[in-house]
Amino acid sequence: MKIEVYKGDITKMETDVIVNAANTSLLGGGGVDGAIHKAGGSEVLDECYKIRNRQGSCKVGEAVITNSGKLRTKKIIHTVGPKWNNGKSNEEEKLKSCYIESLKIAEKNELKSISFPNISTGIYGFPKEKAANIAYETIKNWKSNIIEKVIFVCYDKENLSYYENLNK
Ligand code: AR6
Repeated sequence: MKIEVYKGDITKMETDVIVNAANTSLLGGGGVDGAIHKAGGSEVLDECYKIRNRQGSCKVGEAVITNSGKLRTKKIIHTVGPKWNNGKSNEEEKLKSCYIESLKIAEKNELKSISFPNISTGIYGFPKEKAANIAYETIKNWKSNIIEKVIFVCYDKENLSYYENLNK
C-alpha cells in the first residue's frame, strides 16, 4: 500500500472511502465528525440511525460503513477512537483497532483508496505523537491485495509534522 500525507479537510478527499472519527452514538458531534456530517448531509445520518437501530451503538475500536451522501468519496467508514485516559484504559490497543477494523471494512467492500483523519487526537485528547506512531506503524504493517493507497489527512500543523517525519 502506498502511504501519503496530506494537509487539509478530509471532506474534500476523493479516495474511494474516508474514515470518520465518530463517537459511540454514531449520530454526529464536533470536530471531523461534525464536518463530515455537515458536508455529507442527511443521507449519511439516516444510514447511521439505521445501523444504530440494527446493532445499537458502535463500540470503541470498532467501525461501521455508510453511504457518503453529498461527498465525493464513495463511502464513509465511521470508527470510534478511545478517549485518552493517561494510558490507563488500553487506549493504544483501542486506537490501533480503529485503523485495523477500518482497513478490514474497506477490503470487504473492495475499496482501493482510503483517507484517515488523526483519530482521537482532537476532542478525545490522545497525545498526537503517540497516536501518529501507532497509526503509521499499523498501516505500514498491513498487507493488502485490495487497498492500494492510504492517505493520512492532517488538519493541524503538529500532526502534519509527525506524519511527514514518519513518511520520509
Ligand atoms: N478534516 C480532517 N481532520 C479534521 C477535520 C477535518 N475537516 N476537523 C478536525 N480534524 P476530533 P476525536 C482533525 O476532535 O479526537 C467528535 O465530537 C483534528 O485536528 O474530530 O477522535 C466526535 O463525535 C484532530 O487532529 O476527533 C466524538 O465525540 C482529528 O481530526 C469526538 O469528537 C480528530 O479530532 C471524537 O474525538
